[in-house]
Amino acid sequence: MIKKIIEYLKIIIDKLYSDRSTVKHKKKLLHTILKNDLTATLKDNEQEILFGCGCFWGAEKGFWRLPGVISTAVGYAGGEKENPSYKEVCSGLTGHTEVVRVVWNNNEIDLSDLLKLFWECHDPTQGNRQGNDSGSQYRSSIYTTNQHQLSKAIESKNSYQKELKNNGFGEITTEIKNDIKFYFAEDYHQQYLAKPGSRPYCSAMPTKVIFKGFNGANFKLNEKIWTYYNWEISHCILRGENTPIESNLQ
Ligand code: MHO
Repeated sequence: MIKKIIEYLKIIIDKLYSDRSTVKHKKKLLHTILKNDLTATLKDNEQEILFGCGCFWGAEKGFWRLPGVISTAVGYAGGEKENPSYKEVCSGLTGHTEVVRVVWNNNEIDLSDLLKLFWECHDPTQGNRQGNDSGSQYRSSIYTTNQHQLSKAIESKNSYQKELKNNGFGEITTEIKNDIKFYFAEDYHQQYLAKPGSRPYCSAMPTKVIFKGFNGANFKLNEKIWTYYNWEISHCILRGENTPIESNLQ
C-alpha cells in the first residue's frame, strides 16, 4: 500500500516537473506536417523529452517521421540565457545547445524507440561538435523530464557505449540531465526542412553502429520502421519524405 502511494506521488511530482520544463510559447503554433499545436498541454498518455544531436533542422525531421510522435519543435536548452535568439546561441556564448523537443504517445511508441533513433542519428562522441558544425551549441544532449526517463537514458548510454567501443569509437560525450528548460526557436526554424525554399542542410554524422537495446528497453515500433533510416546512405534523413512513416507496416 505504502509502495503504491509512493509510486503515485512520484508520478504527480514528475508531472509537475514536466509541466515546468517547457517555457510556453505565447501563441498557438501548428506543426507544418503533423498539424498539432506545438504549444499544447500534454495529455495523460503523452510525454516530452529534449534531444540535442547537432544542427536541429535534420534532427527534428528524423523524429517527426516516427509513428506515435505527436509533435516536434526545435529550440535551445542547457544554457544560461533566458529566451535566447538563434544569433545569440550561434555565438556559442549562451551555453545552450540546439535541441528537438519530442512529444509522444506512450501507447504507440516507447522512449526506447526514440533513444534508438537518437543514438543512431548522430555521432555522440564528438564533444562540442557535430560534423561540420562546431561549438558548444552543437553538443550532444538528452534532457529528460522525469526520473524514469533519466534512468532509461543513462541505461541506454551505457549499453550504446559498449557497442561504440566494440566498433572503435571513443567515449560518449552526451550531456544527460533532468528538468532543463526549453526555449522555442524562432518560427522559421520549426520544421525548417519541410518549408519551401529551405536549404537542404544536415551535418549529422551517424556512426552506423546499430543500437540494439538496453536493460529495461521496451520497444514498441515495428522493426521495419528502421529500414527508413539507412545510415549507409549519407544524409538519409535529408533525402527521405517529410511525411510520417506508416505505423502498420507488415
Ligand atoms: N552551419 C549551419 C548550421 C545551421 S543550424 C540550424 C548554418 O550555418 O546554416 O545550426
